[in-house]
Amino acid sequence: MKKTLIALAVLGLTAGAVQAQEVVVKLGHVGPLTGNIAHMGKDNENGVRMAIEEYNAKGVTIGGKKVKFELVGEDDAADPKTGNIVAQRLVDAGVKGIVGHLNSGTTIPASRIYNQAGIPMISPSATNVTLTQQGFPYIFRTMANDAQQGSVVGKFAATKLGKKVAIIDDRTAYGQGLADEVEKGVKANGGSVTSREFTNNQATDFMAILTKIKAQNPDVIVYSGMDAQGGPMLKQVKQLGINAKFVTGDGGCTPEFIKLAGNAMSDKAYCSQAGLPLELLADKTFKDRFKKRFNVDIQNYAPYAYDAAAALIEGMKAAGSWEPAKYLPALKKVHFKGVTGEVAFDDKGDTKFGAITMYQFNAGGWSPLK
Ligand code: ABU
Repeated sequence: MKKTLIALAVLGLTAGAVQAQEVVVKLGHVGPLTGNIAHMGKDNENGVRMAIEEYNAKGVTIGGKKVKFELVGEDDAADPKTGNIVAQRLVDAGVKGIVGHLNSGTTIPASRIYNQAGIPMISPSATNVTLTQQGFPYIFRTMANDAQQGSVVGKFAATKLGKKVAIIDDRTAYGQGLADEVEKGVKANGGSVTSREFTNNQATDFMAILTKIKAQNPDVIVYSGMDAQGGPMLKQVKQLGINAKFVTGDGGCTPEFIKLAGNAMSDKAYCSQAGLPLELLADKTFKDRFKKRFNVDIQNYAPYAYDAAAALIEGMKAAGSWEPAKYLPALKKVHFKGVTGEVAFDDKGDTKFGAITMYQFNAGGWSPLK
């Protein structure tokens, strides 16, 4: 220690000056932190926070410089207009990469802003197919898309649950896009769609839609939207005495859905997720580490948010630079073992290793089906 201090004194440096050589690199996260799906936005943000904390704790050197990552968080309230405003704010704040947004309806318009600014954006949860079909080189995602998810859900509904399927969506980019893919999947597997109904992502009363659906006596109701509507909707399905099985997509595949649906939950409730069950993630300790750090259970996409942040950092490390234009080519080529499994992107920015899992309600929770 004494020798080190003498050496620093000889060089004319103080310990503080040495610390000052550490470069702070800002990473953005954006999602809904207020409103009826704030629990999901916080889930994603915590995934990013955990990645940053763990990389900082291990220590990262990029291009010979010690780097400390700093999280800059923004709330888009799941609203596309707010999404664009906070996207510009993140660009102006000088972030070097962004994880988000959560919703396809906010991510797709904001992706244009990031792409024009030349800042990589990786969504851990926006599944609408369009996101990565815009020809934007700076845009990526870490989970499977709704073409993959819709085809699995449609096939599952028509081949395992019953041929007559009613579909409801929330008219968001995600809800409507997934519903379209489910419809294709149902029809491709010999099923028929008895009706397409819609609501919105602030609704709480679904009685009129469900009464109409009840008269058609479907075997299955598929709800394509978020848990804030899906949970109460299933409650109202029970109240109306509808006998159909109920399937919701990844926006409803959460512990929160179960809480909201309450005593309407039964083995007739199913959900899909654009990812692997937590028990099958490459990092078997992630679930418990997350709970220990934040004292809450994972909702759904926190591990994919962790890996999105990790991909940005791994791209910077490989390029030896945190400057977006310099590390973008390396980000396109990353291939590493993340907490979810292998992480790499195809030429459009979609994950190369997407998985879809179907779950059934069982013993108080969503239980993966083989
Ligand atoms: N993928 C489910 C919820 C997020 C979205 O795509 O809007």
